[in-house]
Amino acid sequence: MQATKTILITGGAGFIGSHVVRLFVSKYPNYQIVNLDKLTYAGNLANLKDVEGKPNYEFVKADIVDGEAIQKLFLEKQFDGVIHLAAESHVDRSISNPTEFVFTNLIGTVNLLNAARATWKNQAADKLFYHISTDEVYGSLGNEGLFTEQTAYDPHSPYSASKASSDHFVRAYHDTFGLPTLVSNCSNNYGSFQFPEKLIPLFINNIRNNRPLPVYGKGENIRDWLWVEDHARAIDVIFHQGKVGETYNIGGHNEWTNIDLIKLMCTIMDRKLGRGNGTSEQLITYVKDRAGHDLRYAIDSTKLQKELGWVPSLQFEEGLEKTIDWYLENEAWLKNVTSGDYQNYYEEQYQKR
Ligand code: NAD
Ligand code: TDX
Repeated sequence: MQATKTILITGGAGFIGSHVVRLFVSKYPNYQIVNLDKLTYAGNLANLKDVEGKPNYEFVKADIVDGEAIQKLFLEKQFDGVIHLAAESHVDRSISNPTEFVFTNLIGTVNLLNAARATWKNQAADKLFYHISTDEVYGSLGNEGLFTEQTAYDPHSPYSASKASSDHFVRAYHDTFGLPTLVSNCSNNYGSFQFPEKLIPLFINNIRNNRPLPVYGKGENIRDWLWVEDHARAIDVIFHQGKVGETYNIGGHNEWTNIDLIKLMCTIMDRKLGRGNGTSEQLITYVKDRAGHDLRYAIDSTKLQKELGWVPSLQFEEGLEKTIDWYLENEAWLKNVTSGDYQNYYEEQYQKR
């Protein structure tokens, strides 16, 4: 089949990126999907086993920090659209090593913007550079209110500061150079293929292996959780119907304190593992709080829902059950990503607290 569009997806071997690649490859057989990924500790081609070999899919191993390689690739492929997800994504790692986040999240994004600008020149009208970002750029909420697209940026962690900077650069390239851009800011994702450094897969893995569950501070921080496949669907809708130059917030209207979520996970896991009710909760261990820990995130996604008709498809309890089942059924995947360097990372994180 002759490709009607060539789309670059960066970070496609990561958690959210792999779901976006899978959705686009299967839904749009007439698009050529190019997945560019450096394959850091978080990038894993095993996340895309079912996509490999499809005629409209191609993988390119590259580092977005390497501006020359990126320019060359853009000239060679003449992309019609870019969906940019590649990033360093873990807040705790950004506290240990902020500079890495500046390189990938800021310089990497600017390299992609430069390459798009140089390739598209004055023919950018039907092209699109879509940047995937986070609700963390808005900072922290008190007990009331929601983040809207008008909320002023107020990032607190090196991760969110690097994402906020990259969002500003994307908008600046739109306003200054007329680059056709879009930005979306999403709340916490959960689901299959998430690296077990993030709360939900880490705790599933620890409960299964009877390891302590390190709850930061009092566990009172609040996050708004969205099923990753609903995020991927939102990205599809925004990419195809979003108004160029705009920003869309994506969220689940699904707020949980960490401790309530952890207790729910413990209850579900007790049932699934055939343990007595209350067994896994005994693993809960309160540890030193994360530095600069934002109290509450909550997204108002009215604009996306009203203007583009997207709504989340899955209730959280159902999604969490499905997610726990996936990790229990995919032990080999978990074992593979938690071997080697992971052990050092884990011991270091835990001992620091
Ligand atoms: P992830 O860490 O699972 O995956 C990131 C991917 O980017 C990996 O495959 C990695 O190999 C790749 N990568 C990292 N540095 C690279 C570089 N220099 N060059 C090329 N590739 C590189 O992240 P994720 O959770 O899937 O997040 C994807 C995007 O979505 C990020 O931009 C993140 O900020 C954003 N986001 C994430 C969440 C969430 O809850 N996970 C929520 C909102 C927004
Ligand atoms: O061991 C832990 N103990 C704990 O109490 C971990 C890993 C986390 N937590 C807390 C910190 C947060 O309040 O759980 C909450 C969720 O933590 P993470 O899974 O690390 O996610 P968060 O820091 O909220 O950021 C996530 O959502 C927004 C993603 O990692 C980002 O990439 C995304 O942009």
